[in-house]
Amino acid sequence: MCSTCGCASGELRIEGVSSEHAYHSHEHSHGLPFAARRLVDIEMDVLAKNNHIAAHNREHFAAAGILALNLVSSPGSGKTTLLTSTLTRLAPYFDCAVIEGDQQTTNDADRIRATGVPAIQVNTGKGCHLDAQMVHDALHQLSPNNNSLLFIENVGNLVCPASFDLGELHKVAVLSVTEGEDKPLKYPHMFAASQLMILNKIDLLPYVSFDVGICIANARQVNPQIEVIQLSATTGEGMDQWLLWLEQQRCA
Ligand SMILES: Nc1nc2c(ncn2[C@@H]2O[C@H](COP(=O)(O)OP(=O)(O)O)[C@@H](O)[C@H]2O)c(=O)[nH]1
Ligand SMILES: [Mg+2]
Repeated sequence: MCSTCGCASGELRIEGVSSEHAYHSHEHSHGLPFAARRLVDIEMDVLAKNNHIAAHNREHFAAAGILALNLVSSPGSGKTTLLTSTLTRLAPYFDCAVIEGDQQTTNDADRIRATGVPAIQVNTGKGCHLDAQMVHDALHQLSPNNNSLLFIENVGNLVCPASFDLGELHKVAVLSVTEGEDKPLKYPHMFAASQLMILNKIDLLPYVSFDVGICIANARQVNPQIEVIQLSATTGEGMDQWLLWLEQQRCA
């Protein structure tokens, strides 16, 4: 259980060789011990407070006409590469800004700034996700222009960022073809919370064992409405579809 961020939900199952021995945590019959109940209360407080600040961020984005997107994925799926590739194409025409989340280093903000787009790096230390307060504080420093596109690159983690609303219009899940087509089933909350799944690194498809059709079916099993774009952030294949999707969100 991740007690830092409240990602536990009382659904713990530990399965052994025989399903008869499956263990699951439960709140019925003998209830939770006091310490566990207190932990759940604290976690609910954390999420309620986060939701309150996220609503404030969302009001600000709406008032300023800012389109805010929250990019979520495991580490290394290509979020920063996708962003630099996107910004190189978009920044001549639209105001863009980026909030970068990582546990340590300013590497990603440096990569974004190299494209000429303003970026703020948030280092979460031991934290496994960005929260709405971090985004709120970063916004005060970044001051994105009205009617701009704001990309938030979350900490690489397919679990906890699913629970934390940042005030974004949509979460965009980036999955690369080197990660395996079963990830939407293993980490369903993230794909259920996302409007769009970007399947990145399709240039590597000839070299890896990855079934695109199965991956998309898995994603739609947890989220029948999820949109899917296949692209390669490095070769540029499929980027037009992503740029079109961004334009549609701006117009909507
Ligand atoms: N072949 C290939 N490599 C990619 C692609 N996108 C990203 N990468 C590589 O994947 C690695 C991780 O990328 P990065 O953008 O730092 O991932 P992040 O941790 O999600 O931000 C880097 O070595 C990138 O060059 C792609 O479309 N194709
Ligand atoms: Mg990155």
